[in-house]
Amino acid sequence: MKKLTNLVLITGATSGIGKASAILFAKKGNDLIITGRRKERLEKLKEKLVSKYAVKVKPLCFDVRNYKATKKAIGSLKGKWSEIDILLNNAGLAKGFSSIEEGELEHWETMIDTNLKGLLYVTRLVSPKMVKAKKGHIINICSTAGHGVYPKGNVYCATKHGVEALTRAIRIDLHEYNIRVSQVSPGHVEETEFAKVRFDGDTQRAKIYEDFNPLTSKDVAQAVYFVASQPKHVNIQDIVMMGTQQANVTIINRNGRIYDK
Ligand code: NDP
Ligand code: 8X3
Repeated sequence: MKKLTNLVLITGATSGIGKASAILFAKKGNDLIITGRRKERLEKLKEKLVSKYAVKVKPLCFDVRNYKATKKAIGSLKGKWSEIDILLNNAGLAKGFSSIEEGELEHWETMIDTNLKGLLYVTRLVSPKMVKAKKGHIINICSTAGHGVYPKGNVYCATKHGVEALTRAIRIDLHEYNIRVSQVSPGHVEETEFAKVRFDGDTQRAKIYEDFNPLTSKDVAQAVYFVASQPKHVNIQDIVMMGTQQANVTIINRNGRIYDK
């Protein structure tokens, strides 16, 4: 098989930031492994990227919370498909919005299992080949919730603070193998299913972007691509980014979507 071009594995490519990143990396000529639990969406995205950008795309359907399934999926990558240049650890979610004394254990476990353990499982399975090759780039999608906390954000914020600690710790472990470890930390991002997932499909509660302009998934994809496309001696450690109407994790100018006008 012909050499793959700067192979990027993206977790959570079926929607939002992961999908927007897949589209941008494909547009720039990168070959891709796209992952997520929704097989149909992966197949549809593959079709689109292959026909529009003439790149090679392999869909892998698995749940990052399940180590056995994750190991099987990553283990199925043979030859050039196993030589991943960039790992984008994006799969993640928030579940619920409750003060700690009312939090649902199932929500907490889902967030911890996905945002932390899932990221760790994928990294554990992909990084050995990068170490052997003495090259690679791991980019984690953190959040402003990994830098600050907000009311009722408790466990989601804790998982993202964990991602922030892991980005720094993994960089210490891997820098001597020339592996770059970076993260992108966005504030609110629309064109995603984040709010819908957080509020269990309650579309009314999920309307959290109507009175201000947040970032879009494409804005975040641009930042991810910027991180990934620096010269090899440059490692962007973190990009913290928010929409202009958002000042920090709690302060947002909700006086209307001024940039839509
Ligand atoms: P989306 O809900 O649109 O995308 C989440 C992606 O993660 C989906 O592709 C989903 O795929 C995948 N995913 C979720 N759980 C699992 C799982 N158990 N196994 C495999 N894949 C999984 O939301 P976003 O694009 O917003 O979220 C992407 C990342 O960005 C997350 O880490 C989130 O925390 C972070 N983030 C989001 C912000 C926002 O405001 N939207 C702001 C800051 C950070 P599938 O369901 O098919 O498995
Ligand atoms: C998503 C942004 O502020 O909803 O990470 O936690 S926030």
